[in-house]
Amino acid sequence: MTILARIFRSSKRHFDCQRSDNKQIVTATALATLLKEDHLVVGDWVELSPPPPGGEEWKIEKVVERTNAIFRNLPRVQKKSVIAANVDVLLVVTSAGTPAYKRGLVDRYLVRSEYWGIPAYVIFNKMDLYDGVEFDITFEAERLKWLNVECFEVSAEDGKYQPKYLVQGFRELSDKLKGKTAILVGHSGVGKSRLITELSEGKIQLLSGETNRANKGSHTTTWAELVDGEKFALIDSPGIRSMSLSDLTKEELLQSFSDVQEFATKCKFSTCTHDENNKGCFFQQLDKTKRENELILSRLESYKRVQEEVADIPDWLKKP
Ligand SMILES: Nc1nc2c(ncn2[C@@H]2O[C@H](COP(=O)(O)OP(=O)(O)OP(=O)(O)O)[C@@H](O)[C@H]2O)c(=O)[nH]1
Ligand SMILES: [Mg+2]
Ligand SMILES: [Zn+2]
Repeated sequence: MTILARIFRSSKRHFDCQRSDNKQIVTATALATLLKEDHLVVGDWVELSPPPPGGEEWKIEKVVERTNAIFRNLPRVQKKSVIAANVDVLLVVTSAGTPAYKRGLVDRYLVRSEYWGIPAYVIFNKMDLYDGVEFDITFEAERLKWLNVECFEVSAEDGKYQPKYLVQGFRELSDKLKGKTAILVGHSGVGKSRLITELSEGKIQLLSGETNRANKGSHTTTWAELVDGEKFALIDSPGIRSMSLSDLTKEELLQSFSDVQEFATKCKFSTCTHDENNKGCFFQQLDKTKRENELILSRLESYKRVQEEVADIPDWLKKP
């Protein structure tokens, strides 16, 4: 007889799994065949066989087929590294303090969200520090609305913080996550771990790093971990500096930028590269002082940035 469980933490050989029958955490090892290839990751559902009489070691017998997998692309070592599985929502966490808000990274995660088939929410965190100088949250929110992406204005340092610029805040976020598994992603220091503590109403204490220079990275998250928030399951993940998209084909990229693609049909030439000297380019003719046009151009800029990256797919990434 086996018991269904979910992997909460994983190391090379040992896995902390939560039994679905009694919610207890047990440590298990896995059959060697399961450790090959796409090794077991946080979020995987597994079937466990209990320890033999007198023993303590549970064994993972089988992995339930994943509904999806979150991965990082590691071009330098030519590998994809799976971080987590079976995720319902991608929480793209950004900061209104330090580190600075990076629109480019948000857009990259939105491309991934589309590619993985997992909806994304954008979280504007550290809003207690927002001064309106570094970026304009209202503009960013309009831009996200245009992309059909929900966003939330919060402060992980203060659960009572009320949104001032956006409609949705902490309470709405917490409601939306009910019954779901969410993974928090974003730069190091944006407050992913702190946000999990706050969302769990303090029941889960994760170590947070200091963002000041002297202590930089002292409690930075180094591996993905799933925590039981009772109402929702949350996966903390290590901060990343950039999100490589070099495994995408041009067609896949275009799917994520269908808005840009649609506007591009208005350019005079189908070969238009939308640069300043392109004659009859729809984008170049736009009145840049208009808010909506500013928005369109910001999408073009994002598109152009990632487009260069996906031009040549290396052999190791080509689909069979
Ligand atoms: N003022 C303020 N500080 C915050 C807020 N959220 C997090 N912090 C602080 O920012 C620092 C970094 O927070 P973490 O939760 O460790 O950030 P992280 O995203 O988990 O970072 P990595 O684990 O390195 O990826 C900590 O000192 C937090 O206390 C916030 O809303 N407002
Ligand atoms: Mg962390
Ligand atoms: Zn053009």
